[in-house]
Amino acid sequence: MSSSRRLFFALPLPDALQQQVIRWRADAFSSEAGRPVAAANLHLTLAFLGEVSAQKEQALARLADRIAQPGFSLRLDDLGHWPRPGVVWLGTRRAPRGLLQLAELLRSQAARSGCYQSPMPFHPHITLLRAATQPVAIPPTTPGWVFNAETFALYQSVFENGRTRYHQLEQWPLAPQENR
Ligand code: 2AM
Repeated sequence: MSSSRRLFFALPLPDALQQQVIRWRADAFSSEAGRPVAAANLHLTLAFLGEVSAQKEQALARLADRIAQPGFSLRLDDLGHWPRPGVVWLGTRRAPRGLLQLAELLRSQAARSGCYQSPMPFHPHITLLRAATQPVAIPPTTPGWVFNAETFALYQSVFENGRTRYHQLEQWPLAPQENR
């Protein structure tokens, strides 16, 4: 049996924000628009790692131990639909510098450790619906919640009993926010 696991680094959503998002989502999109992501699975990916050996996982986690980035706030005020992967997402019109720096750091550590990184620019987003391959009516505005990112985490993606679940393996604090 292979000991590799499918992993990614992401920002977890606080429980209260998860609940706000799913309540709003139920009204904002028709049930035909796509398959809603479970509340506990809502996250913002920072770096996708793919299938990673136990040894590489340890190396990446120990590199993450040394990250001393400040936390940051982002306003969730953008919505979009990517028909090809069939994703409807919630994002931000102005990604804070702290978010871009954290993602860049994790993505460059991943690349140096041999994890393929997409050449596509990083577009921070929280996937709301999957299998959204038909045109979707996107609401013109979002509630504009502010998401205070205070931690980042390593997740394993597990497919069991016909559904995908994300297990948080390890979590790291971000330093207190600057300019608050
Ligand atoms: P998505 O939400 O836009 O589908 C776990 O699968 C997380 O990693 C998801 O947030 C997913 O993004 C992202 N992901 C999956 N495959 C990826 C890939 N090949 N490149 C970049 N991100 C990926």
